[in-house]
Amino acid sequence: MQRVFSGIQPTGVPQLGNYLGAIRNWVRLQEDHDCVFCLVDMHALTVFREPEQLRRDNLAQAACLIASGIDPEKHVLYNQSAVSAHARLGWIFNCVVRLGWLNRMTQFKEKAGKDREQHSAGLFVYPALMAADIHAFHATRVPVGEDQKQHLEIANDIGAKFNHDYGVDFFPMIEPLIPPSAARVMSLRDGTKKMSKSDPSAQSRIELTDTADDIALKIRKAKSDTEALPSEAAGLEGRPEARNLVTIYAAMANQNVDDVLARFGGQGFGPFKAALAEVLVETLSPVANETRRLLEDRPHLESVLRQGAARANALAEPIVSEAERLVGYLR
Ligand code: AQP
Repeated sequence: MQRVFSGIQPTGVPQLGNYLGAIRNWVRLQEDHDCVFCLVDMHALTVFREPEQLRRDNLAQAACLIASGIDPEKHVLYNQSAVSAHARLGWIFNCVVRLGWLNRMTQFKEKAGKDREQHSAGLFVYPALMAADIHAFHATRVPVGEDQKQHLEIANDIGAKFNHDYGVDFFPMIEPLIPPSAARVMSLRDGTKKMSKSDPSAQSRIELTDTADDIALKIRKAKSDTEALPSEAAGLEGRPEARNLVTIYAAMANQNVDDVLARFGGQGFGPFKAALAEVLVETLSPVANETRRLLEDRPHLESVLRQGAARANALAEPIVSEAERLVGYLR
């Protein structure tokens, strides 16, 4: 069975983009893959977090994943910092990756903006740690949103350079698994910007713990435009907000964009937004209710993560120990 590695940052409550671009796909992959699900709290540290907030976000993230259908009994669910293999292989990869490669990463440019001198070194070398997360498990499949494709390319470059430098065939090639629909969900306030947990505006995203009322309000207030919806996909050209809302509807209803437009084309945003809110509430409300229930028992969630960390450690330790032997560490 192919091993899948999936990571998500505990930087807040998962949002709709995380759900459609990642989590929903992870749930399906459990059926025929051996899955490792990781709350990447070391990545979350690349931007300062209040310690108690980081702990809370880790637990909220774990609860959302379990509520969405991730099975911590059959697969591995844990937080990254509890397994030292990530940090150890991450350091080796910092020494393999080239600065020129990191300089080309668009996510760093987007996150750092103009004042890059003020950002942590961790944010810059994030792709090397992400490569280590995956290669520490010899995972060959990584389900990600389209925005993470460049990070997987660099993970393959790092693995290949390690193999070349040390004359081995140790790290396998990784294949991104990008969901065909709604690969990139955009902000509800700006259709050209991706939806993000850390966007300062809570109105820009649907969170997996939002109530039905929250969802309805956010969709009602979502940015749109003044024209009616077109009757075919070509008519969405140059209308980023309309495209985003239609794409979200299609993904949630498991339809393609043309089917959605065949039904709503020619109508204004009023009735369409009401239908969109309905389809979102139908799927997300049970997840939100179950998340709230799980969060009431913090010791249980902590114990699930501890057990997951022990299993993750057993998988990664032999691989990372071998990488350490290959580079010449004395033991
Ligand atoms: N808007 C999105 N559309 C599609 N997929 C998305 N993902 C995130 N946002 C979207 C996918 O979710 C997975 C986990 O992401 P992450 O939390 O590790 O990091 P991220 O991509 O940086 O997500 P956020 O919400 O934007 O977090 P912050 O605000 O902390 O930076 C990834 O597979 C990602 O593709």
